[in-house]
Amino acid sequence: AKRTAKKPVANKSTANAKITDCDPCDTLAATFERQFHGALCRDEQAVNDIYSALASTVKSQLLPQWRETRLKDNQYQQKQIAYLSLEFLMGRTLGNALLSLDLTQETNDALTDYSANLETLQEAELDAGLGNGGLGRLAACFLDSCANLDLSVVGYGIRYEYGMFKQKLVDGYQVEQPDRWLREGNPWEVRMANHAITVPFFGHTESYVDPEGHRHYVWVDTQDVQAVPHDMPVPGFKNGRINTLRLWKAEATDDFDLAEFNDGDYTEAVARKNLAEQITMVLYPNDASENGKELRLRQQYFLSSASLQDILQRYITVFGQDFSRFSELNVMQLNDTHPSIAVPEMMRLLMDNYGLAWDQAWDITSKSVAYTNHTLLPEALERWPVRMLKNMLPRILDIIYEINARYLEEVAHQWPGDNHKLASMSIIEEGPEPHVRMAYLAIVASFSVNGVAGLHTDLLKKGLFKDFYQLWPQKFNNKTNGVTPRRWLAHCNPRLADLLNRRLGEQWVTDLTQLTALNAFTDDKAFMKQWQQVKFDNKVDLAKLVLEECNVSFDPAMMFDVQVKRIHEYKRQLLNILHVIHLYQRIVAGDTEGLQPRCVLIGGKAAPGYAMAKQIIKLANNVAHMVNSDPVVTPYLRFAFLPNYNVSAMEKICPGTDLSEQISTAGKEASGTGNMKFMMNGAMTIGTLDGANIEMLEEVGEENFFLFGLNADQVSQLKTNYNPQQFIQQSTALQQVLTMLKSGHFNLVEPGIFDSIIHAIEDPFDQWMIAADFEAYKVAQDKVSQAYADQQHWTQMSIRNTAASGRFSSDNTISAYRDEIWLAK
Ligand code: B1N
Repeated sequence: AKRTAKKPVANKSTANAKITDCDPCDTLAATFERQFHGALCRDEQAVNDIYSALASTVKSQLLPQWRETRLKDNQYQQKQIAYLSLEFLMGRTLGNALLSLDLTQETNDALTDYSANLETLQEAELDAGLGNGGLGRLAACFLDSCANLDLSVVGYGIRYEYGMFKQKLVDGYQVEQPDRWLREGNPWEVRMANHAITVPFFGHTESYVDPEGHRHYVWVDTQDVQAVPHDMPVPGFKNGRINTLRLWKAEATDDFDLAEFNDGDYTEAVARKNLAEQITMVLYPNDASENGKELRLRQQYFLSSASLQDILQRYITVFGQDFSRFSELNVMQLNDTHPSIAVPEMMRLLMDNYGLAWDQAWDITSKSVAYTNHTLLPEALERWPVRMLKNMLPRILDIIYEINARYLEEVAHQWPGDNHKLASMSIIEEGPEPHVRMAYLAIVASFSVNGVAGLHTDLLKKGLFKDFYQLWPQKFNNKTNGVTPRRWLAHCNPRLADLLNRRLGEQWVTDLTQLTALNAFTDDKAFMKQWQQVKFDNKVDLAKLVLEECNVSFDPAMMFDVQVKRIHEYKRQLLNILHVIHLYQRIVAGDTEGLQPRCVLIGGKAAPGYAMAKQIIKLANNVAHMVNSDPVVTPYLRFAFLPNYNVSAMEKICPGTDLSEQISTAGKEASGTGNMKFMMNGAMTIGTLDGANIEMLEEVGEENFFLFGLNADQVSQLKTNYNPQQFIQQSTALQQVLTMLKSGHFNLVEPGIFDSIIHAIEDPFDQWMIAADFEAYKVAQDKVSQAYADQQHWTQMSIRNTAASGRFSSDNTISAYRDEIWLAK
């Protein structure tokens, strides 16, 4: 909704004494007025313009602290951490910046004479959607916690012109639209053209022998691309530190253009410019599955090379080319294997650019690189064709071969005469089309390999990386994920934050374990009433969103049952939909005894090439249509699919949720992080023994968690002779649901469209075991209904969930990275 601003009135009385190294009359209000009038020269303006002026104002307020942090860190007073990631799902910046810099009140004051309030302005900001899902959002939460813990950490990523696509629904089907998030400029970024870096591609390797008989290698005839840093601020919570997220933009090099121009090939030169700039054009929209495209490898090398060169240059500024202290003062943490090409790149830079011998270079590299694994799913394990590397990164391939040859000697020593081990553990996967196994490359070169939840790390050690665990047990460790309580409680749930502040003080924001004190209030009637009121008001807000986005009316008096996450078969949105159909059948049949009225919400994006995931979205929409248009049903059940689920949507969803659905097939969800956001905001969880659910259950106790289903061992046991029919025969409810699905009840005018889904459930090769877990899920959902009927008890359980969520603050996770991997501070 566009609003116009009234003529603003200058207010010089709100002088900000905190910004001492600025012109003293640069109050937030004064700067804002100047930005709005002077810079934009408009009086009557839309919300977007007021937002831009406000964002520029807040940025200018944080510049002095940002510069100070950088100057201090450039002196290398503490260990320098680089977090390398192809994804940073930052969401919006304004609200979080105001919270961290403690400027919310001052901003509200400055806005009194404008027609748009702060909330409206925050809504005008586009999400920085530079990630797919959990992995990218984890990187964003980690940066927040690093700044909060006063750690010197730089996030290195890619400044995609197009972030995660926008999801629209047309006839219930997902349609993707490009996300040009930089359309109106990005007021938060600072372009650092003077720190640009050159990244080589293609060409070939030559070698020569120096007078002392040492062989040297040079990578020549390369096609170079410029990497230009665009820095985003990452403010710590009221602690004066402002870290940096450095996002690289690809640009054509000037001399490259010139050379072509001199050849008289002007148009070719311009076309090549496009080729270079394509590298940072778009985020690959696949979550937990591979992106085996050449352009993706170019992105990975571009990020890795630019970041490492940047890190080395900063080191050299202080220590010169004496690299003896490098590994003691630096860690590069790899967010999955996506930036693992950094391993051979580090070797190349140290050897070819700085003249180190192999052993020295390897010592430094292998003592400064650490690797985090985020998935066991085979389809997400990266492998790059040798042929592709040979063409694009010839020098890098040489180095990978050499790393492999030396490492395989160690394997041969550990397992003498075992050729099978050599082949199965080799970084190179042989075959008609040989591939480089990026996870193996990362493990071989890293001093630390971690999984993201207890079960996940155990499965890595027992399964996927078993041989490596045997070879180097000391490398392996667990770091259970976490989420930042600033964004995921203080910012997104101001009502609950207020209540907590009044009862516990404000310390919980930086020490979430203090929430355990809430357990003392589970019999405090007045407190419980306030707790219920907060949840109710948040549900009113969420209902508004659902009405606007889905045109479905959610009643805050009903239970809000929510599953939001990427659409993937292993996450089993289908199981949830089947249960909705079951409830629908019960209601239509008049069997409403003991049923709790509920509103079910599902949201999430499907990878554009993932046909089954897209069918699941269509099924959800068709079922929703039948449910919501039957007046017999709606008093008991309403169902909506929320389009374009993203970070900002979650900020409204998790505060208003009663029941959180975490129902993946056990052993498949590495950790999950949405589960933690819901728990913090007082939702109950219905979930399987998977990922971090297990640790959540451990913290809150079984009596405050709706557990169901096969565990990971049972799933892998059953896999060998799974017979879905056996489970279908044992569940009348599932039989009825399948019968109705097959009858075409939900697709009368679209015959056959759900056949593939029905087949998948009845397929003995259904890895996700929907049929096997259905009955247990239904029983658990019945218990949820019973429990919700006792509002008093439900409220106690809700409080206990928030109280037990302290362990899942990313501050806690990052403290463990700091103490056990980075050995910093
Ligand atoms: O990483 C999250 C975990 O909480 C989730 O359980 C896990 O599924 C997620 C290739 C991935 N694993 N792998 C990816 C993303 C993009 C891509 O191109 C793989 N995402 C996860 C944080 O640990």
